[in-house]
Amino acid sequence: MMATKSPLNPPVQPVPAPDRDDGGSVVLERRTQKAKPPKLYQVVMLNDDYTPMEFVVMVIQEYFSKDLEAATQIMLKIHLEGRGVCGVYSRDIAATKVEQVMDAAHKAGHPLQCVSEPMAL
Ligand code: TYC
Repeated sequence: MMATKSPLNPPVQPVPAPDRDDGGSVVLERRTQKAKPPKLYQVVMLNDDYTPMEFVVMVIQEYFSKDLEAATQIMLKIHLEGRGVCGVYSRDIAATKVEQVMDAAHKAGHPLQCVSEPMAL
């Protein structure tokens, strides 16, 4: 027997139309398509007893695009607190900054250390 409209057989809800993006293409699985924002990484510089303050200020200006005043404040914070954030970048850019700073320090004969740390989401 055919199931037709009757008080015992209410009509089923219509299936909602699939979501569409701006280009009009059908989004089949929204969950697998949702892009997460890329993780950000802090480039943290560490204090030591030997690297000259002027060198640290110069490195912060050169590789982290800070002016003399901002670079000096960051250097003093590192000197007083042991570490300080010089900038926040994508993973690859942060890794490159660490390489550049360590390379410049090594070539100048200073033990300056710098690390990249993922930021908490
Ligand atoms: N502590 C160093 C000094 O007294 C200066 C310094 C600052 C070194 C910051 C490293 O990341 C650093 N010469």
